[in-house]
This record gives sequence, structure tokens and C-alpha cells, in this order.
Amino acid sequence: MCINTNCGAAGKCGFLAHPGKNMKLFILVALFGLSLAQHNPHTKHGRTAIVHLFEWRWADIAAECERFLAPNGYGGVQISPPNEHIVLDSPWRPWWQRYQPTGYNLCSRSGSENELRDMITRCNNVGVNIYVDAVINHMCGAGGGEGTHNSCGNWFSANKEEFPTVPYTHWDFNDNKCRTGSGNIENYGDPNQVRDCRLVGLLDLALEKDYVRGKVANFMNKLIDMGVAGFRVDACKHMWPGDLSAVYGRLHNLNTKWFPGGSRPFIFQEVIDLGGEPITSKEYFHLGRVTEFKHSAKLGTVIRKWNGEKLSYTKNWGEGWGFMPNGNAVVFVDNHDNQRGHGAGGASIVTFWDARLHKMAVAYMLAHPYGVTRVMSSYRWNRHIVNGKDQNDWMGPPSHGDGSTKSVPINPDQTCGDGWVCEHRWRQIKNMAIFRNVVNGQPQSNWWDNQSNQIAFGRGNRGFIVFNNDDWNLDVTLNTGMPGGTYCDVISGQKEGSRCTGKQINVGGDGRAHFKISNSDEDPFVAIHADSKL
Ligand code: AAO
Repeated sequence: MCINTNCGAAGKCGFLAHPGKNMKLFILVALFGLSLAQHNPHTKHGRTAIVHLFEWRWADIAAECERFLAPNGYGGVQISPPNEHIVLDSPWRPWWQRYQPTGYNLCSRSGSENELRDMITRCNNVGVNIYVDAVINHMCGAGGGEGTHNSCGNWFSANKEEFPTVPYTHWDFNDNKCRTGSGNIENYGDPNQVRDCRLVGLLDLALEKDYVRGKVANFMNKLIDMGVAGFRVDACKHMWPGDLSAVYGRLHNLNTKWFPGGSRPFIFQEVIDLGGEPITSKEYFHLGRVTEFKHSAKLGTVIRKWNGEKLSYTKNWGEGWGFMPNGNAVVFVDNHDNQRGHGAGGASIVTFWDARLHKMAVAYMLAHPYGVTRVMSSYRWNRHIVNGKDQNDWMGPPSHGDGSTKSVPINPDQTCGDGWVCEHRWRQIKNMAIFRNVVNGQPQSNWWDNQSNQIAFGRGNRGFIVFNNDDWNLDVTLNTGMPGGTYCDVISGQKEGSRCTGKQINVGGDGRAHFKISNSDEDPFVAIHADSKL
């Protein structure tokens, strides 16, 4: 009954027989409900997957919502930080300058406030949600100097810790609370340092102050009122859960122009927890969802067949692998950090640089019921790895000589040009985002494996996928659980009108079908679903 936030008056929930006891129960349920609500991505029209359009300009995202994301069933976009940020000359305009805020005005490398508003409106109008990457743990680096060299051209001083457009002064930072010699986080084994000291020299906001909480909440509320559906909250490990709770508690409900009354913003928190540190993801579960980095690291290891891992071992993928509860997880194959060696996960992470493996990993994630899924959409850079470290891990998006970001041109074959990779447009990935929508709500079913790297599973009677990541052919008849008929494989091709541009799979009246996948196929996997029936 009253699991939702807005059960309203206690009477409506039928708790009034024993006032004292019931009040406690009510508060419990209300709190539980409130947190549950922030776990809901509010995607529309049965759409499920989110795509991170990393470093895209607002004008390009608006166009992409209309021309590609809505027609292909993507539920939402994670955008790069929209607020005022430092601009760096050395290295030249790195992507990570946007993780160094100088204020909360909405002018950034991706465009102006008007362009941002236009994008949010146009994406919402075609049912694609916008999730903002919110950098609220810190401002720019302590070595950021002073002047007007930032994306809005407003004066700030990192030296004096003054950000007049907010305004923040040195009173609003944690300098007195941090107990390390350098003022930086020196030891991840000490939660006090991790929360009260500077992450890689970034000026650490005192989120325990009501004033700071208010400024952060105002910033987020402005975006909510503009129509965003929620936030990826950056660097949550470095903020106390109690402080975050106070900020989230001040957030408005979503804009009723596009969302049902009483909808809470979707919150997903970046906490890197691969085990081995005192701060765990669990501390943040009641506040919203959390990024499950184990999923990214482990899936890479499995697909690469490192450490003796095999696809067949993933029969109990998800909580069975020690991942967080399904209802708390946001999952991804790679993210903007670990695809270039930042953050965590290491060499196992599978990115577009290993396209064949990447497509398989993303397909696995999208076919599997675990978590809210996020697809990475990247740009190419001049990767230059020396002793395992990419010397060019800082390189920003495709840009013009003056440092402004290039727009995303679309080629006749629907791929992107000018260095934009657009993994989300790759046929195999796009079609698996659709697969996820078609099978939404169905349990995993009809598991099969060869005790090695050939596996198959279904999603009720709505979809079925078969992988061959072994070094030999797959040739097997399997129970798919699907109604009889001829289906079009959405990996080697897709259904176009009444014809199939890829392999065809015949499912008998008994649900059984024969699959043949050569280990040298361009993509060694096959997927069919209810809407790919011919
Ligand atoms: C830049 C420069 C710095 C300079 C700074 C200030 O690179 O040299 O000092 O400016 O001037 C991004 C970039 C940073 C950049 C920053 C600001 O990645 O290079 O700094 O913008 O421009 C930690 C945090 C996590 C964070 C991650 C990168 O916990 O929140 O570092 N991610 C987010 C964003 C990211 C952004 C920021 C935060 C800052 O996604 O893009 O930074 O806004 C351990 C810990 C993790 C920790 C990592 C890395 O991980 O557990 O919490 O992440 O270390 O320090 C194994 C372990 C694993 C461990 C890992 C690495 O895998 O299992 O737990 O090893 O040791």
C-alpha cells in the first residue's frame, strides 16, 4: 500500500488505530518511500537504458533526442556538468576541467543556459529524460589561480577561496576540518580524510553548513524546475551521507509539465566500491541508487577471459557475484573515467577501443535484468599508452582551434563523424537497447551454458540471446521459451519492414531453435525478441 512517497495523510494509509505506534510506522514508511522514489529513473514509454553523451554540446543532444534517441527507445541522457567551470591552458582544455566548478551559472563548454533549457525542453517533449552530472563536493583545484578564466568569464579566486557568483568564501570550505598534512586525501582507509580533505587538491566544500547546503540545493532545484529528471552525483564517497540527505531533502519534485505530480528526482551516486575500503556503497543506498563499479570491472574480466573467468560462471550474475541489491544499482560497461584509466577498474575495462568485446559486453548488460543500465558514448582521442598509463588521458572532446567543442556530424550510414564514436548508435548496441525495452519486467529464463564461454538465456517469452566467446564454433539446439515462428537476429542485422537484413532464426512450436555461431563471426552472438518476429 503506502510504499510510495505520496501516500499523503496518514489516514489514507490506514495507520490510525494505534496513534503512537502508527506514527512511528508511518514515519518509517514515509522515509522508506521517499528513498525508494529517488531510485526511480522515471523513464517513459517503457524505455529503459540511459546513455551518457559525454562532452556533447547541448544543441547536439537536443537534435539527438529527436532524431535518434526517442525513435530508438533510449530512456534518458546523462549530460556533462552544465555549470560554470575553470578553463585550462595546460594541458589544453582537458575534459576534466568541467569537474572543477567556479560557480553555478549555467554556461559551460557544452553551451549557454538558453541552449541547455532548449535541450531539456526538446528532449522531454519526445520522452527522453535528462540527468545532470552534479559536481557538489568541491569547487576548482586549489592551484586554479584567480581571474576570469572560466566558462562564464566571471571572476573567482582559488587562492582566496572566493567564488562571488555563488557566493562562497573561505568560510565555506573544509580546511579546518581536514587533518592531513597536505590538506589532501592521503589514505582511503580513513573515512574522515576521505570526506573532509581535498580530493586530488580540489577545494572541499563544507556541506555540513546550512548555507552551503542551501546553495547546492538551489543549483539543483533550478535544473529540476527547468525539467531535468535527476542527477548523477559526483564523488559521493567524499561527502557524508547525512549531508547528502539534507541536500536531497530540499530538492523540489519534478516539473509537472513532464512528470506526474509528486515525482522525486532520480538520484544516482558515484561511489567507487570495489571492496577493501571502509567506506562502502551501502552507506548511500537509502539516498538513491549507486554506481556499481564491480559490474564494470568484473564484466571486463569475464569477457576478456582473464583470471580464469568464464561466461558460464555468470549464471548467478548480479547479487550472486557480490554486487549490490538490484534495486540500488546503476550499471555500465565503462564510464568516462575508467575508459581512460581514471577512477577504478583498471585494465580489464572493455571500451570502444576493443569494439568486438565491447559490443558483447554491452549486449550482455542490456540483456540481463540486473540494475538500471547506462551506455557510454565516447569520443576518440590520441591514446598513447606507456607502461600501462595513457599519456593523453586528459584530452578533451573533438574541438576547434580555439578550444570550442565541435558539433556531432551524422554520416549517411548513421554513424558519427569528426571523432565522435557514438557507441549508442552502433546497430548491435542500439538494437540491444530496444531488446531491453521489449523484455522489460520479464525474469531471466532458460539458461544454458557449455561450462565454458558459450551461454544463452531468455527473458520470459519475450526475448532470447546466445553468446559464443569460446575459440570454437557453437552449434546447438536450445529451448528459447519463445512462441514458434521465424525471428530476425538483431545483432547481424535487423527487421526492416517485413524483411530481415541479418540471420534468421526458426523457433519451433515447442520453443526450440537451432543456433550456429562461428567464433570468427564479426559479432559472435545472436539475439531475437518479440518485436523482431517476421
Ligand atoms: C585534475 C588533475 C589532478 C589535479 C586536479 C586539481 O588530474 O592531477 O590535482 O585536477 O587540480 C576528474 C579527473 C581528475 C581531475 C578532476 C578535476 O578524473 O583527474 O583532477 O576531474 O579536474 C576517486 C574518487 C571519484 C573520482 C575518481 C576520479 O573517489 O569520485 O577519483 N571520480 C569523479 C569523476 C571524475 C572527476 C572527479 C570525481 C572529481 O567521475 O571524472 O575527476 O570531480 C581508489 C578509490 C576511488 C578513487 C580512485 C582514484 O580506487 O577507491 O574512490 O576515485 O582510487 O583515485 C583499484 C582499487 C580502487 C582504487 C583504484 C585506483 O582499482 O580497487 O578502489 O585501484 O587506486
